Amino acid sequence: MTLTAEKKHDLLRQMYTIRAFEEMAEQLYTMGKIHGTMHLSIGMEASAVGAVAALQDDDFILSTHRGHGHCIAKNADLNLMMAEFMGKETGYCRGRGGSMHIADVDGGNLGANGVVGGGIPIAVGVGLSQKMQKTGRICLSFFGDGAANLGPFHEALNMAAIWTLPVVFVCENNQYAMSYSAKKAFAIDKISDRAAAYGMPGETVDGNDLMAVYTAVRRAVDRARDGGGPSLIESSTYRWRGHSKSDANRYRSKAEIEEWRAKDPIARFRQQLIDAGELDDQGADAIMQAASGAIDTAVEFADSSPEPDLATIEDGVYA
Ligand SMILES: Cc1ncc(C[n+]2csc(CCOP(=O)(O)OP(=O)(O)O)c2C)c(N)n1
Repeated sequence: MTLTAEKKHDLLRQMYTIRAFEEMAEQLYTMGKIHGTMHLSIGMEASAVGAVAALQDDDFILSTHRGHGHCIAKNADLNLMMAEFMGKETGYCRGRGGSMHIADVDGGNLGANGVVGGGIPIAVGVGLSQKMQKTGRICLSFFGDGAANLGPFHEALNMAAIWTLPVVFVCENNQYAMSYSAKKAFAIDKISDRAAAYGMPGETVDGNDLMAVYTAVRRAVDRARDGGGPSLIESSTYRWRGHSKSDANRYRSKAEIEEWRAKDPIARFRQQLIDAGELDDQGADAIMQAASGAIDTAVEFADSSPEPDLATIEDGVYA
């Protein structure tokens, strides 16, 4: 379960990349280069990167409307991702999907989903197909605290459990579903306690501690791969930004946001590596600069990519 220093450097790079990607996306949105809305996961980077680090490259993930971090953790091509954001023909979904609907099937990312909780039952189908085909692959399903209060969550967990499917459910509890606090939406302290109702292991971890997320998800992944069936991991974290670009952020205090900003998962992991003698400040700065350089390259690629041809507007429309 231990990770090499080299792998940890790569995980730090991924976290810096997610932060730089989303800060850039925010700027491009303000400049009018990205349309619609988008949901940023700034502050939640350890949850995405720690969880995906527990998978093998050929395992699958299903993501959510707040999925930029998941895509990058699954090693998405940043150029194609940025082009998708800007609605360009070269994007992952030819500019049709935008921020909320990126899929990279070859990379094992079976798709982000704008329907809250929509990916959870799909993960059961993926898990069933992997079990029937005996591929040994795992499907990891990301969803939010709000999604854990929807019917499909309960149905999916029950089916995954009775069929002993190789699925890991990762609930990213960022404390709010839009403006509604998880404290008010749940009569239990830990969402992971719900696992007991379906006969699977459940665990709540500090979602801002990359190694804690990795260790818990890795345990669940190993169990699933060994035929032990699904698990539910609650990754407790926080989004620094509003729910989406149209959120005035009036339902929580500045003090609360500041308290969580002080728990920055990137600074924390960086310091852990430095304290362990696995990296120094100079090396960490170089990793951060390489990450932001890759984002600049992605913007250049997307900027110089063509818009989709209007004549192709109905391509991919099936109903
Ligand atoms: C089925 C469904 N209901 C409502 C919405 C509107 N909606 C979009 S995001 C959101 C909140 C989701 O909260 P959560 O699952 O905690 O994820 P988070 O936004 O915190 O990442 C809602 C209600 C939707 N997209 N789909």
